[in-house]
Amino acid sequence: MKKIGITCYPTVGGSGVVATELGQLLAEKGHEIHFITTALPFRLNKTYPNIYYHEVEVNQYEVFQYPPYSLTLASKMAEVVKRENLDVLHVHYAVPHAVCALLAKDMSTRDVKIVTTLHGTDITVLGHDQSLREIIRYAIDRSDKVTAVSESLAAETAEVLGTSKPIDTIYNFVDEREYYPAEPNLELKEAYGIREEEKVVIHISNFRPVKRVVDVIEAFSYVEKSCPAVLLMIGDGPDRTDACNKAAELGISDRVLFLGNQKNIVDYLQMSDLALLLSEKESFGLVALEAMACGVPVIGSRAGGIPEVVADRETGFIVPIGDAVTAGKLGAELLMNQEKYASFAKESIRRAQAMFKSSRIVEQYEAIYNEE
Ligand code: GMT
Repeated sequence: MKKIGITCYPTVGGSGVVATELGQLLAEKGHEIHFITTALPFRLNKTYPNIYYHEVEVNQYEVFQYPPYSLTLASKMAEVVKRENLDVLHVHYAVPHAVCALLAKDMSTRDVKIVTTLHGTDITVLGHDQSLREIIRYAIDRSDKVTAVSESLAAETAEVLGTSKPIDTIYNFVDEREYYPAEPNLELKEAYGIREEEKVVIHISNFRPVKRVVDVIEAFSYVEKSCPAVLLMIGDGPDRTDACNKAAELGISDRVLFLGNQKNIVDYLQMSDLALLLSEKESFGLVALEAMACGVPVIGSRAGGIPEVVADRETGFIVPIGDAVTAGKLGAELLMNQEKYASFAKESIRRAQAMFKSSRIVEQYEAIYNEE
C-alpha cells in the first residue's frame, strides 16, 4: 500500500472531481491518501479513516502584489511529504501543481515519485503562451510519470511543447455507484414544470467561451421544432448572458431553463434524454461520460477527446465544431426514432462501463505508482 499526496483544484471542474474520486477509490483499496489543497475537495462525500486533508492556507502580505499560492503549496507539500513519509505526489495540472511538486521534492530531500496528470487547458491554452511554455515543458519533462486524460491531449502535448517525454493516456472514469440509469425523479421534473411528453435535453459546463453555449441553444432550437422538449442549462459563467439572449432571439426562452450550478447533477442526468457538448476545446468531456453512464446519448463536437468518449453513431453523434444545425437535426431525429434511441442508450451504458470503468482506471494509476 502506498502513501499518496493528491493536489488538485478542489472546488470546481472535472479535474477536481476525478482527483477526488480517485483518492476515495484508492482509500477504499487501502492506500493512505493525503489531499494537499486550498479547500476540502467538494466531491469528498464520505468519511474515510485513511484520507487526510492538509489545507494550503495562502496568506496575503502587502509586500506581495499577488497571493503566493505556488510557494505556499510547495512548502506545504514538502512538509507533508517529510512528516507523512509520502511515496507519491499525484498532481493534477502541470502548472503550477507539478512545478510545486518538483520544488517540494527538492525541499523534502525524500525520493517521492511525482505523477502529473494533464487535464487540458494547461496544454491547449497555456501551452501556447510563450511566458509559460518553458515552465510547463520543464514540469512535464521532470515529472517521474505523466498521464493525459485522452489520446488527443497526449498527442497535442507532444506537439505543442515539443517534448519527447512518454505520456500515458489514462481516461477519466465515473463512480458507477453514483452515475447509473434510473427512473427520473418525477417530483423534481414536475417542480420544474416539465410535462411527461416533453423530452429533456441537458448541457452542463462552466459557460466559458470554449463551451460554445450559444451553439447549444441554437442546436436545441432544432430539436424543439421537431418534438416537445425543454433544455436544462446547468452551470454558470461568462457566456450565460449570451446564451439567454440567443434563447430570447430564437423565441424559446420559455423552453430553456437556466439552473445555475447544481451539486447533484446525477438527478438532472437521470431525467434527461439527450446531452449536448459542443465545445471547441475539450480534452475529455467528463460530463459526456457521466451522461452516458446514466444511459443518456450525447451529441458532441469533434474537439479534443470528445470523439474518444462518444462513439459516433453508436452512443450519440460527433459533429463539426460550430455546426449547431447538424447537432440539432441529429438530436431531433434520434429522439423521435424509438428503436435507434433505445440502442444508443444501451450502448452508452455499455461503453461507459466497458471503457471507463472506475476499477480499471484506478488499477492503471496504481500500476504507475508501483512502477520502479
Ligand atoms: O472544462 C473545464 O473548463 C474544466 C476543466 C477542469 O479543470 O476540470 O476540465 C478539463 O478537465 C476535465 C477532467 O479531465 C475534462 O473532462 C475536460 O474536458 C477538461 N476541459 C477542457 O479541456 C476545456
